[in-house]
Amino acid sequence: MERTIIHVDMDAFYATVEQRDNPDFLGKPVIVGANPRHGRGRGVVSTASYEARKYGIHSAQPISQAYRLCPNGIFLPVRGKRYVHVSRAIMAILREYSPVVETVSLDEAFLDVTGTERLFGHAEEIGKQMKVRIKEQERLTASVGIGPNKLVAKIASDLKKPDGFVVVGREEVRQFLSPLPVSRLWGIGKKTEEKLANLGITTIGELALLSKKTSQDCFGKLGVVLWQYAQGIDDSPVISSREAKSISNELTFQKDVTDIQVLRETLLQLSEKVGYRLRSQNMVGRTVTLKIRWSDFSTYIRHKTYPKSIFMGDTIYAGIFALIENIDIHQPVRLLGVGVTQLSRADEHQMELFGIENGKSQIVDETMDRIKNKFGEKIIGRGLHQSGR
Ligand code: TTP
Ligand code: MG
Repeated sequence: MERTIIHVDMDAFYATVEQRDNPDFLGKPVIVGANPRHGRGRGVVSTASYEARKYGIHSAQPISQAYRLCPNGIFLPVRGKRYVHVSRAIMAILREYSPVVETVSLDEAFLDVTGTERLFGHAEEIGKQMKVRIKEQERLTASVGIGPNKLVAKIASDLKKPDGFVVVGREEVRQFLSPLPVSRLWGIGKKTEEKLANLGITTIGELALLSKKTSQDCFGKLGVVLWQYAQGIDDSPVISSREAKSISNELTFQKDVTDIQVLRETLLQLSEKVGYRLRSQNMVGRTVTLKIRWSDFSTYIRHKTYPKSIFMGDTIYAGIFALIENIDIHQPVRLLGVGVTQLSRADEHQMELFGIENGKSQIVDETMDRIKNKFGEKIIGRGLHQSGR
């Protein structure tokens, strides 16, 4: 079926919220991520305003490096609760335009507007209206991409940031994707990018010229997916976040892994991502799920149910950790997955705890300490990773 998908992504989200709340910061380099409790040297940049990006500052960069690049920048702590609040207001605006809104993170959502055209006018008009509403009501700018599927809509929204608006018609998909670097596609990390470069492939157009079989021979199952993406094919549905039954994240290793330390670190990262996505969607869960796919493709799934609702990456990881401890790693691991089920909406009390700086419960801290004691500071010392990706 022909679909029309809109992707919305707020511009420099945490930083623009700070600029809006403190007009003195408007037009200046604002860097969010400084942790006043830890002094200047520790932690990473959550995000930087577009003014700060001119200095080479970006998300996930050590904050110490950002200080060196822009000593006169405005360095601010993360105000998690504030962004959750603003995010809710933005998502409420989006829900006025379609019942099918999938929130991917605090500042990002997909809308399936197939069939709503008759009510609202064309998708293009909907996209424009949404931008205006967000600007007028929240005084923030969003970048919007429109396409026949999620992949194309997402790439489109990112292309003309900030304040971008890119519409890709059904007939224009190939032409649109062709000149873009392969790294724009989902599933292409640094390693795959390098492998493709060795084959002389740097653009999506070049990748699209590979036969499906060659792509599969080079990259296995991933090759088939990449081949489809390169053709602009993506059938994944927009799943209304209100109907989500589980929130999960999984990772297939480039090469099968036996090293327990690597497995634990990966599980920690996956747990943090799942925790972040839960919080972004104002959800809590009760059961954690560990999924392991072995090198022979057999799959192993184990669950652990908590007496209380959970939503922090550390707590999720504590459950996953207990599960993996009891598993005999008898063959190399191909894929790891972490999920949370038995979901419900977070209540106000739980929302209080979403405040990222001040919200760690005692249990979480104790768990972190136990893990740190057992495996050293490094495994968990990066702090709460706030990216949903
Ligand atoms: P993004 O949408 O990736 O980034 P952004 O909104 O700051 O900038 P833009 O979309 O214009 O490129 O992420 C949304 C928010 O998530 C971001 O404002 C801060 C947070 N975040 C982190 O805390 N750590 C990260 O590594 C990333 C990528 C984002
Ligand atoms: Mg954004």
